[in-house]
Amino acid sequence: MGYFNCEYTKENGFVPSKFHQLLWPKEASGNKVNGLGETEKHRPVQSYHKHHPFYPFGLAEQWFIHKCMANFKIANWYFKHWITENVTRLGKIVNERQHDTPENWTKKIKELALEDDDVHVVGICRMKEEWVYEDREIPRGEWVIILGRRMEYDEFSKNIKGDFVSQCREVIKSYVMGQTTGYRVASWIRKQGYYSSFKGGLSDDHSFTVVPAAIDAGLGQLGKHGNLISDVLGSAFRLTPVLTDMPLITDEARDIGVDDFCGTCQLCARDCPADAITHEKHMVNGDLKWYVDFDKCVPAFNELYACGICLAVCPWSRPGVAPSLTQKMLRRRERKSAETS
Ligand code: B12
Ligand code: SF4
Ligand code: SF4
Repeated sequence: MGYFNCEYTKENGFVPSKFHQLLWPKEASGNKVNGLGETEKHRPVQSYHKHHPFYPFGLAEQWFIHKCMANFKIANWYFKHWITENVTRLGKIVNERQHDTPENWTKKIKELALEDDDVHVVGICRMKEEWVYEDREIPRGEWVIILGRRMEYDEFSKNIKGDFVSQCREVIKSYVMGQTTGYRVASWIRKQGYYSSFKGGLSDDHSFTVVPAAIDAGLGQLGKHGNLISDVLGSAFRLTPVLTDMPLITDEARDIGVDDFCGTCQLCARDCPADAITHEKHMVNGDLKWYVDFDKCVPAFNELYACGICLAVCPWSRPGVAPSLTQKMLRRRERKSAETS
């Protein structure tokens, strides 16, 4: 381990650099902030990605951002993101409101979102207060349109061989692509005379935690690695939300057999450099769910360019696997319940 370089080998695991250890708060725990062990549900507290140094993990986050910025391959896409965010305007909400049925609006929005192939799945749910960070206002817009963008597996999974920079570039690129579609969808809604908002992608300043919304929007289920697994895209994809008051038809949460599969699979836990993934569900902020240890994961995330090993090694991520794996899991479940009855 060096002063500025962490140490990571598959055999010996991950040790943060001395510099990162210096920046890491001695007293604070992200697991506490997230409500690990708490049975009473409350609105979440934003534990990370505040994009300023003045919170317990702020200095460590700045180290992560500056490391990425210093790498041309990644900074390139950061710059594109910044330009898009600062140049693109959503436009005014036109005064004369168009009228159509919620079914037709939903159909049009889904077609529009998928049109350019920059995002690959779309789901819709109703906004819930319980997702909004406790220090944020409840955002306007009753409906949340969640866009999912597949990250190119060949690029993303280079992290398995130690190339974390290519993985990170794919992450930022996916944010830019989701962002482009987000602006397009939100602008179109405004032209129909309805409110819409879109906060960009990479800034992650969504004011709410997106994964439970995506679950409600029928996009997938939480895996042992703490992220969503989709029956279409597997694990390696990014989410981008657009809010609106245009009346829409919501999708429904779906069981695609993830829990059964994660119950026996061990790959993400085995390969996580920081040993942050456990084989049991935990009580976190009133929900019993798979949970990733924040205090172990974040240092590795910071130093390994957003890491992402857990998504890359997940069998659902391999191209083409998710749809057939879902069918297999659901068939197996049907067989079992037929046997027991
Ligand atoms: C902060 C954050 C992080 C932090 C801390 C995460 C944490 N758990 O605290 C760090 C830096 C570690 C991180 C790492 C990664 N992240 Co991140 N992260 C976020 C962010 C900005 C906020 C999440 C949050 O609010 N956490 C605080 C609390 C709520 O955490 P928690 O209790 O552990 O809840 C987690 C899940 O259980 C779920 N969740 C929350 N509430 C509920 C309620 C129920 C009922 C259920 C079932 C689940 C659930 O959401 C949380 C996701 O971490 C979101 C974007 C967003 N605005 O939501 C992206 C996001 C979750 N990250 C994402 C990804 C992909 C990653 C990485 C793989 C990085 C990469 N290379 O791509 C790693 C994976 C680490 C891991 N195994 O979880 C994606 C997930 C996409 C997906 N397929 O699900 C998101 C949605 C970003 C995006 N726009 O696409 N991330
Ligand atoms: S991103 Fe995933 S693999 Fe990497 S340290 Fe965090 S939980 Fe482990
Ligand atoms: S790697 Fe295995 S255990 Fe981990 S999330 Fe994917 S399927 Fe579940």
